[in-house]
Amino acid sequence: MAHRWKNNLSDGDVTPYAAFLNRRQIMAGLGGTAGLGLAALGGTTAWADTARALEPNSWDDVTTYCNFYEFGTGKGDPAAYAGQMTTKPWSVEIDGLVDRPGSYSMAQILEAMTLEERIYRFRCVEAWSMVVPWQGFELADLLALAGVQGGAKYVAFETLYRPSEMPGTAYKVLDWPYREGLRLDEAQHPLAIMATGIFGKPLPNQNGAPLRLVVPWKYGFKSIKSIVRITLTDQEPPTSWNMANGREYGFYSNVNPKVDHPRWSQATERRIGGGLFAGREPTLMFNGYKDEVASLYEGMDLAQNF
Ligand SMILES: Nc1nc2c(c(=O)[nH]1)N[C@H]1C(S)=C(S)[C@@H](COP(=O)(O)O)O[C@H]1N2
Ligand SMILES: [Mo]
Repeated sequence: MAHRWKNNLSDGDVTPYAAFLNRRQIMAGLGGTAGLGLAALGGTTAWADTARALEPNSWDDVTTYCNFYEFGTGKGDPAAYAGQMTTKPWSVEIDGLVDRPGSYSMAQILEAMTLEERIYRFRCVEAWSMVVPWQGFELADLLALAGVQGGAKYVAFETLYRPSEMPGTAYKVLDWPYREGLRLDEAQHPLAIMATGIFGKPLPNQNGAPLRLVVPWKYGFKSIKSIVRITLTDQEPPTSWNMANGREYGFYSNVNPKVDHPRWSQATERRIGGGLFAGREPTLMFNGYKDEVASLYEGMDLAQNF
């Protein structure tokens, strides 16, 4: 499928473009099933955000400090309990306002998508952040596979709900299944990706295997994990955190240092893995992706539409 992302490549980028293209072919050929090590690919990552010098967090930070309430509300619960989630076979139901509704198997999806690697800043609404090297493809390409119809305005997502494998769902902290949503133009933005891996390896269950959303300019809870259903609709869909507490969690949830969460400031953040004495860093508008996404919200009052 067409690759539409153009940002980030700069003069300082040391990976020659030809090598990068070649690498994409390697990744596409593997179909994301093998645990391809970054070292095997050689060179640096073309998608590394050189302009912002994003230094990735460690594998341990990303896989042991997680949020996945289906396995418990503690940051260590997903790593401890998500292993029991069955992720093979897996399929995603794509329905609603699409030309080709139906059940798409993971194999079918991987076959049709071109995997690439990107390093994105990731920030939780609780004001911690990480930088993660993701593998995946653009959400827009998956939506195109199903064929978005003219009347569609929003995309709704649902996580697997399987209580026998998800101890956290015994508690009604959220109304299961976990639900999220995006406006269609947000969903079709090239920065919105579906991730299948991190650090060149398949996604660990605690990070949302086998397929999770990553929306780097929004708070982490929008990046819904272990997706089983995607619905195109003409109505703003209900979302889990908004249903749980609409005063604290809005539909948009764009990272915005000027709009505080009612119970804490969103102006600064703490980098996970930065050490006990690492200071807080100022939070950037749209998590640092302002140039890329601000136009989506032109004319909107972002304090109103938080
Ligand atoms: N299904 C599901 N998806 C989810 C969550 C969850 O509890 N359930 N937590 C969200 C929140 S609050 C964050 S910050 C990110 C964390 O992703 P990570 O654990 O891979 O860093 O996942 C998001 N996706
Ligand atoms: Mo979060």
